[in-house]
Amino acid sequence: MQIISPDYLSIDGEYKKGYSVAFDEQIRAVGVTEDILSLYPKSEHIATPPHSVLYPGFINTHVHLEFSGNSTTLRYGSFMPWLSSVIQKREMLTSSCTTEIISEACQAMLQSGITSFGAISSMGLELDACVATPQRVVLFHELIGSDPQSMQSAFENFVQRFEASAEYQNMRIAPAVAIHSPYSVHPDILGQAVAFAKERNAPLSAHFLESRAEREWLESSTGAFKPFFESFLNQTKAATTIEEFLASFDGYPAHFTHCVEAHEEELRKIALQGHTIAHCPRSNRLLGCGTLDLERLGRLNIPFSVATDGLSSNYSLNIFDELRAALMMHARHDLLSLSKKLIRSVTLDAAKILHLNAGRIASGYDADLALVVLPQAPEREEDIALWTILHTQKVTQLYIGGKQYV
Ligand code: MCF
Ligand code: FE
Repeated sequence: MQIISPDYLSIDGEYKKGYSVAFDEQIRAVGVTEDILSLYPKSEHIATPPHSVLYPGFINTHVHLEFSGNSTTLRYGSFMPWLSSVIQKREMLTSSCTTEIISEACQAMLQSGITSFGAISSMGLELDACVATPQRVVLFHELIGSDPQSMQSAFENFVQRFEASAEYQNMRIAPAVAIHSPYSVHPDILGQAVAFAKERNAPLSAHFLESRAEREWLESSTGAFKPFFESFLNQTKAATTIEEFLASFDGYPAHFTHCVEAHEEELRKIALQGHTIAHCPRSNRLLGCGTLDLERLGRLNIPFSVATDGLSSNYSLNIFDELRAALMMHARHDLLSLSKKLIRSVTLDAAKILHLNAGRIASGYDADLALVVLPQAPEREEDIALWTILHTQKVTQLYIGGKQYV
């Protein structure tokens, strides 16, 4: 048993002073330091630096590791040119993306305090790096296929990748299902994929309403997607509608990435069905997609997680870089309460989204812990979340399943 006694302990949105945590692979007890020390007198005591705050390990619900080789290859600024550059450079980017490059990306996340992540996998290239990394990985096997002729084989290939990774379940890897998007997945296999996720009780995600072009295409088969679909896929009409796509997820909660272009009615449906949203502020900015309306999400009580997306639409996988971007982007929100909400989004809410027994410092949860150090002792508890976001580049200590990795 180990005991850690930080200056502050983050418990369900509050910061407790004079508290300790006893843990082995799971958290066994949380409480006032004297009580915890007398409960486990023979345990090893972990020293912490001054002004330390202990958080549950941070969770990145949405990242594309297979694109970790990108820094300047893809075209940023607006969605369609970006998508065209992905189509054009995909083969080159993914074939040169080695296990070493992907492992570096996992390391960068680890250093920033990420103890679990959801990786969107289109080919299974990241499997070796995910087996080697200490983090918990929810591996979202991506399904793409809008062409009726080849979609059944795309589905079979997806099932194969899913089953292959299910064998690594005892190595902290959990298989999950990712639908690429409403414009790239035919409604017939979409139904099959949702049923498959439900049957396996696997986390389910989809990119949804990311750009104006996507919305226009789905609503009226017009706009910037039209020439793209005509030239690449010989397709003149959208295969599904926004409503039909969303209805396919009824009865099984899904994690929708982006939703920047979602209107009130779609968000109401998302709320009603218990779905959640991945918010990737830097990706949205870099692909010219605008800003998610977090106020509306709050009013409708839709849980969201802040996530990095991949290096295909970002310049770092550091979760604190992402939180800082979110803090600056949502300039109308009260700064201190937004800071707390953002931290909750990458701990408690993110853990629920990925079906993890983590994201909280409470007994019975996995001992995934991240220690950050503030620049000085806070005079007011209410500043701690903000200071954590502003001043953390790397965590000072990090535990996954009770083992120390930083
Ligand atoms: O989330 C961003 C932007 N939206 C859509 N897709 C991706 C993102 N980053 C990477 N992608 C991948 C996606 O998973 O790019 C491919 C898919 O494999 C685009 S479809 C040819
Ligand atoms: Fe994405």
